[in-house]
Amino acid sequence: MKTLNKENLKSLPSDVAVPTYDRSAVKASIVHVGIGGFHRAHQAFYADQLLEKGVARDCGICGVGLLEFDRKICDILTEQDGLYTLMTKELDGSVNARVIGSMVEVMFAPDNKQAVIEKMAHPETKIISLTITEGGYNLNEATGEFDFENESIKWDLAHPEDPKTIFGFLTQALLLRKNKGVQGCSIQSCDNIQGNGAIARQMLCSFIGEVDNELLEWVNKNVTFPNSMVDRITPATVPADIEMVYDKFKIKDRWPVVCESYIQWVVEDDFVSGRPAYEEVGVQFVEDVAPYEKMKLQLLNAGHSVLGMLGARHGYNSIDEAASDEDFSKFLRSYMDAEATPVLSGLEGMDLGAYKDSLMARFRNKYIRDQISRICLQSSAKMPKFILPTVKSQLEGSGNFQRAAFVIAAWCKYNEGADEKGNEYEIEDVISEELQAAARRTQDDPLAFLKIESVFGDLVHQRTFVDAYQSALEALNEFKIKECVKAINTKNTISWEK
Ligand code: CS2
Repeated sequence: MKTLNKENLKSLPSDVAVPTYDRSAVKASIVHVGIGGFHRAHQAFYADQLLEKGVARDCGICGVGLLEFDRKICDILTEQDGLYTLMTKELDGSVNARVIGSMVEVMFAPDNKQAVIEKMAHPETKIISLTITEGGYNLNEATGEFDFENESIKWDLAHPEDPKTIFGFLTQALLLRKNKGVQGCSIQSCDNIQGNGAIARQMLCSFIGEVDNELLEWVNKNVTFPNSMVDRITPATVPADIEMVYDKFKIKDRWPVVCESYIQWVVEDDFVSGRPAYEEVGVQFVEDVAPYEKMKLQLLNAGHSVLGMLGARHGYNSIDEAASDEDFSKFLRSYMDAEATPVLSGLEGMDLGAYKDSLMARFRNKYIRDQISRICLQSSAKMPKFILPTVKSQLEGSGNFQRAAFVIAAWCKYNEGADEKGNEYEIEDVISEELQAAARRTQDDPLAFLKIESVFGDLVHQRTFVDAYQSALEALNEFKIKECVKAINTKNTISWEK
């Protein structure tokens, strides 16, 4: 049995692929913040492929954990010399294992603030990429602007040399680059947000504008924020995955990653100081990423949220269970076809039918066992990006949002903290208290949940949506979710007689 580290790399069992390139010669031109499963299954995988193919030697990654929460992953990856096993699962259940070698440095920011700032400002760093979650951009959905009321942001404004948030770190790093005459760099968001680069720019520039106008001018001239659409379903690692790596591949890896074999990255080619030749390993570079982002967010991510909320209420634990349930899958397909697809645009030439079929197959992959709990966490940041844009467009168009309204009502019920069989679960959300309190208040005020402005903006004033939402909530209060879904599937509407 081998502990995973650089010494043992050459003596691992032969059914596990390992980096054959010289890791000690790899330069890290990318500093990546947020080294959870998704980054390690996606960008780090692409960089590893480039290194393995010998296309580049400078596309190594310095992985940074920004939050106290990241201490464990940073400790483990440091102990394992940045190495981890990626287990890719096909639709037929076959598994490919590869040790990924592209993360050549690991840093835990809370204990090494200055070192992280200097690394980001280093002339060899060309790209600072981010997976900081949808909520990490500090956007207030009600105002569409940067949220200066956030306590950590207030701290960073008052203590610029001792940052806690990504905005404080980036500001210090860019200031150092400017003061030292180092060239600009690209800040590349890899989160599931429409116009993720543009949002990263808008949020960071709002913060910088508050502290240093000269720096803001420098950033406008020297930093680019390419937009991109990222895709690979990566469930949270569970103890059974660690055991599997141990039993099947005889590797002691404390934090492997499991993902599907499907992978996609569509990127806007706007890198001010150059970029790795990712196109050599299948990344698509396009002029306008927006249509791809919309398609993915409004169909895949929204699809996850639909199955997640319906499945959670019913008492399913994984997405494949919910997607294999005929009633739920019919509901989802109709949501995609009748509500989301009509408001997508700019996708001429794209076979959306085939894309939706492939999504349904991916959701049903029972070997992935993606957790419903993972999908439902932080929904206050996800719903405004995945479901509400469809509702907003439908409100301006033909008004087909019955199923979306039902999903929002199911989310309200989800915040009661137990499924309809009475099994309790945790609500993991930065505003969980507010969500739960509002869900409780619906007994007296049916619209209490919809009144959460930071999530729904002014949706509560949209009469037609409110009617659909209220019918959905009444139905969910009265009947089991399967009965409601069956009724919607046949009648195509939420309104029914009690
Ligand atoms: C999921 C995503 O977080 C979510 O709700 O929809 O993590 C999804 O699995 C990825 O975006 C797939 O590319």
